[in-house]
Amino acid sequence: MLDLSKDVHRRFNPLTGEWVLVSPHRTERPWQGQIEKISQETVPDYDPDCYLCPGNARAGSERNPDYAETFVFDNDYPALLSTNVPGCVEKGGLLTASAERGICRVVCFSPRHGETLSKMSTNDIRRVIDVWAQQYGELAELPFINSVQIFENRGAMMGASNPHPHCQIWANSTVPNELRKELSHSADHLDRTGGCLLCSYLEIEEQEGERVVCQNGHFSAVVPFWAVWPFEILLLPRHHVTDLNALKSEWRNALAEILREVARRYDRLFDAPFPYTMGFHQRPTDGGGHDSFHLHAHFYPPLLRSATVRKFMVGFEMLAMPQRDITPETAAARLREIGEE
Ligand code: H2U
Ligand code: ZN
Repeated sequence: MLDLSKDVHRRFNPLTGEWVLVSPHRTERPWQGQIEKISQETVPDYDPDCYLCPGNARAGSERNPDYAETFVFDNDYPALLSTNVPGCVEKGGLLTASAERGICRVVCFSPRHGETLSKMSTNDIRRVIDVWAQQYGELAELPFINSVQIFENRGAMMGASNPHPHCQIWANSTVPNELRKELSHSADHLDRTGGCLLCSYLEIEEQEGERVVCQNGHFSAVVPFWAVWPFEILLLPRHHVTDLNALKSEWRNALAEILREVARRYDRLFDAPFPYTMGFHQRPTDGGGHDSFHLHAHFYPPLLRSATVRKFMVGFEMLAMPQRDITPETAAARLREIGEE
């Protein structure tokens, strides 16, 4: 019998169709590699040099208003342009390119420079959720926008340019790779079983319990069975819903609570501000229905065993497949036991 807590094995991610190698025996290996610096500086409520603080200057000639809650603006350095003209290149069936249109925005969660999701009140987080939902709805209405990616890079280790609490929204005219993989695997699952992949998955996780980190009436946070990052979390609505804009008020409050709880557990894990990339996968806005798509958020944190040791996705992982040492079950138990307060 294969013992998932001891034996080397691989696990399948049914959302992406990819495998991850799990080597549980390897968790005690010594570390002589890079040690990250963590900033323990207290962040002030206002930074005169921050381009996201109220009233401050941004790139170019823009200046932020004196906003009191949330603030959304068009990214001054957008990766996607709404004005791009259509066109494509095709050579020998191998060199293929096509023009891409889109919109990039930045959302400030709070006027206070030193806030984080882990410190904000659930009321304040709820306001951010309303902005996300509104942005998704507004962008979905644009005929040339077919998917909306909301994501937060937290911490310098993840490339965040600024500690001011904010996220980005990139809205594309095509469906990007990760969402496309999930859509195609969810559709296959529906064809095969007649059910929603993530509804069925969550049912198993709630029965087994060992990978559940926390839950409330409407959301569950699990370290997925196929997690690649040591403390990766998949946040799922407990009933089928396709996007943030479709969440009723009570659900949005529950989402605010669990986002805060996940962020607080993360910060407590290594007693430091926990870096991560997090983001929502929502139903594409291409008019294709996609009623079977199940809204969710991924949290991908790069830390391994402490605030200063990060996991590098290099070597075998770049050339072959991702690999992890600590099992998802152990990671979930640690995040569960750490508590929130
Ligand atoms: P990140 O911290 O995740 O990099 O997000 C910050 C974004 O803010 C980044 O995409 C934009 C950058 O282009 N930005 C502006 O739009 N205006 C500025 O004045 C500076 C940064
Ligand atoms: Zn600021």
